[in-house]
Amino acid sequence: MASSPRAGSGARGSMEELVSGLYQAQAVRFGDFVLKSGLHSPVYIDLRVIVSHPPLLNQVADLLFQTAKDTGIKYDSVCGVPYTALPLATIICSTKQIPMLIRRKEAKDYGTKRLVEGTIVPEQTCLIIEDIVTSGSSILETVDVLQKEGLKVTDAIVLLDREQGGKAMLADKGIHLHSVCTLSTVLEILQKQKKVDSEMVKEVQKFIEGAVFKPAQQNGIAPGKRLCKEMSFSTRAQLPGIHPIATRLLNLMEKKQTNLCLSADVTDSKELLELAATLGPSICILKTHVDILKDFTPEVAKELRALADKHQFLIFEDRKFADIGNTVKHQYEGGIFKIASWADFVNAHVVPGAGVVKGLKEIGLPLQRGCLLIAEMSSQGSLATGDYTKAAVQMAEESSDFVFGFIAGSQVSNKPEFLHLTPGIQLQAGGDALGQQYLSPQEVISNRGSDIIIVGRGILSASNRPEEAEKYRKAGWESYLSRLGVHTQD
Ligand code: S5P
Repeated sequence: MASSPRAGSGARGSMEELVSGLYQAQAVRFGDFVLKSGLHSPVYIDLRVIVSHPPLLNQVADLLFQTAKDTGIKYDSVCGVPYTALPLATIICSTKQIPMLIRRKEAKDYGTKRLVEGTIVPEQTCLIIEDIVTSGSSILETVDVLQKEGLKVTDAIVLLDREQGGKAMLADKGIHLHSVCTLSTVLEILQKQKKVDSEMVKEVQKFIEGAVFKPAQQNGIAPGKRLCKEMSFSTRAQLPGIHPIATRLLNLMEKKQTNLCLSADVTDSKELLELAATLGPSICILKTHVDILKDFTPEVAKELRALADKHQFLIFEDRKFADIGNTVKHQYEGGIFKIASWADFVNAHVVPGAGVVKGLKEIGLPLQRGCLLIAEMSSQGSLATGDYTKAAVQMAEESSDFVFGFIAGSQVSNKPEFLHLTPGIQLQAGGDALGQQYLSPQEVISNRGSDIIIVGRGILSASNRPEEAEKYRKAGWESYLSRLGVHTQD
């Protein structure tokens, strides 16, 4: 149903006033907007601006409270999804004398690990407040944090539902979404107020219909699996706010039907270039360890770049930066290798703290590069587990303009805009004499929710490398399709 509880309960007048206020404050705009992902959108909604319009802010808070009241929900506290909904929750709690909880998005000191501020009484019910819902993933993240603290969360109130599947996604996870209004209502009212013409309304409707997120059961995937893993790579490529490198990568993966990253761990430049030329069509990424090459020259990097562009794969220098920001900056930009000048993305350990990402970002961001954080490792006895892994996820979320994913053995973040790359892959389980441990493509992609398999010796030690690479490509891709519920024929 397109109409909301408020719109359908005699509150049409206040709804029209609200929509007009949002339009005037430029919280809703129409035209041709290029989203961070590179996608063109005919509508741009930014409700953060309402803090500069106190009457509008109060009106929105009041409508959210009234919507909660109309539904008859009983709750003990209110929590706004950071950040836009924080002032809204504050106004509601202050004027109605309701206890509030604040969910921290970044625990500045990872040591304190306090993610919710306020008095938590386990088993009490907390109501979620949000400004706008698209896929529902932001609400789910906050729900997750509150539930881990022992609170009950069953309902969320949102000002604007973009009708892109968020309601169904949340219902699938047991959360009822109640919206003050929907994008359809906003369009209808603005058209009536002659602020937008019918052609633009049609264009927006078409855009919205083309980007609907579906819950697990509708995709044929067992319920209980996490959100982003039921979305196709091409849908994720278009997510608002996704890193441009992730968009490029997801699009080329879908186009070439490959989620195989070749770990080109060879010591001879000629062999490296040969691998890039022959295996290029089968892979989405070629991963280098440039410092193991015995004969590196800038010319090698140039030729590798040309092959990457020809065969459409990205270059990932597996440098595993792990020093203070100032040092990694130099290591990334300078020296003999000048990594930043040719590698599409690199990776970093989180052990130095956020400075490592900050340093890399200073060099990489202007060059439109990206970075992965190492959240887990495939080697036996790795210390990258538990709270360390969680801190890596948090660090990525805080730097999502540069960090677009993880090196991990399984899905560590439920944000669909982050990619997961898993090393330690062979078709046969086992390991090596130096602690490496292998899992199959099927296990990490279908069961553990990773996106990309990183394969080195599984391919390099075969007598026919292109043929072996194709085997891995097929195994990885079919595991991805089976996760989506698409069954392939052999
Ligand atoms: O945890 C890790 C992280 C990485 S990036 N475990 C790994 O094995 N790697 C890298 O993946 C490693 O440096 C090597 O380049 C590749 C695995 O190679 P393979 O020959 O064992 O497949």
